[in-house]
Amino acid sequence: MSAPFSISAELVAEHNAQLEGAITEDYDALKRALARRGIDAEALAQKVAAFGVAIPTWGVGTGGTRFARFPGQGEPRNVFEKIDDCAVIQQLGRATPTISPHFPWDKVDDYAALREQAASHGLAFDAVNSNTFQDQPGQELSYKFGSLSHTDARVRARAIAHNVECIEVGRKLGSKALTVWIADGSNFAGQSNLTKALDRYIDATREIVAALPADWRVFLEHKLYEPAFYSTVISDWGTSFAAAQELGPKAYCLVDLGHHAPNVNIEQIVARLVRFNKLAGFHFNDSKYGDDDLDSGSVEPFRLFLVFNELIDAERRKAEGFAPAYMIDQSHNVTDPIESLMQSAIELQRAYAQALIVDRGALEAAQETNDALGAHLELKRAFTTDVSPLLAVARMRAGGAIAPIAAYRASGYRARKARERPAVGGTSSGIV
Ligand code: RM4
Ligand code: MN
Ligand code: MN
Repeated sequence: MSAPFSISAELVAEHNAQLEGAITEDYDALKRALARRGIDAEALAQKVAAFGVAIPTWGVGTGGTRFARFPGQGEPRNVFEKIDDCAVIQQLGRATPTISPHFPWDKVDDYAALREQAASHGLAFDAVNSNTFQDQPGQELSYKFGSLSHTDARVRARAIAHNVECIEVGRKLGSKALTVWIADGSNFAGQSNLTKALDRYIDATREIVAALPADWRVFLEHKLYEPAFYSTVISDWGTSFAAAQELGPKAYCLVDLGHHAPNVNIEQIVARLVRFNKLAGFHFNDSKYGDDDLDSGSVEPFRLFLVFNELIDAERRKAEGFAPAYMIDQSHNVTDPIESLMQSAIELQRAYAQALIVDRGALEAAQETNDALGAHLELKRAFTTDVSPLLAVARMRAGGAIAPIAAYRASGYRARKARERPAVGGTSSGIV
């Protein structure tokens, strides 16, 4: 069998050669504009180049809704092919050097081989995600009525064992964190004892924490609703925070941007979690109504910027223990996932760069003197600055493509994969 198609460095170089003149002109203009504001564009470009966000393995396959999934052409059929797609995202975009795997979806016999394959593309593994929200074929103890908080101790033990197994796999992959999201909850008032369910969750998770290696962390992910629609056990950041407090210094709270009540002030939640040294990091995505898992920055870029504004604030004042993990968690139902993920990483870099150019001194002065509009305009000045040329130049210097989606389309990657990866099975519903 011939080696799978990959995009050549020459193609990227040719693509860049066509665009380099124009982008350099735009970058030089931006550089001058930033210099007038006392901002060193070169230093900013270096920070942007060092920014990295993990790609979720489940994100490179076409997603779906509970109604249907419309598979794309040449989808990855296993985790090795998923890694090939992650490699393309990193090759062209240069903002996604890590992969966040999901088990048992990504289960293989040989994890050394998986790690090696990723490393051959210059990729490493970030947090491993456990899955106790669906049953596997032949599973006797069902998760239908919960996992870590299940009323039946045997089901809880199974869910604990799965998480411990994820830690073991993660160790083999070089990961340092386990993300635990449970679908546990109830659909009817009275169905579940709200207090006992949380007690069972905390007790079960304590056993997972006990299995963590010394340099590992566990990320608790809350979610307001879905698939449970009346209550969820870890419903909000308050519950997550309280659980993390009880679980001790290895437990942190993960913020998935789509998992909050409508209109909630997510950036303030981020600030609070930083304040109490319990911010694990993020599952980035965007949403209009709920856990929509839309592309990062596609609906509310200002909110994304405000989240990064809090992160830069924390970084600058050297907040204790501040080391957030950045991961994308999206479902690509109508786009080519590779394109969506490249663009999403750019949107995250954009928010990061814009937050970095906020004039912190001026902002603080306005805040201290209660100049409400003045403070707001400091943020707006940064947010309305078009940093695109700087992002493109940082990408180009790192060996990526000036316009990743255009280069990707020109490469014919997806059409080649459609031939190399004939579809397996029929259509299905479900998130992946
Ligand atoms: C959940 C949650 C988890 C993700 C699954 C696929 O809503 O966001 O992080 O692993 O979806
Ligand atoms: Mn998530
Ligand atoms: Mn979600």
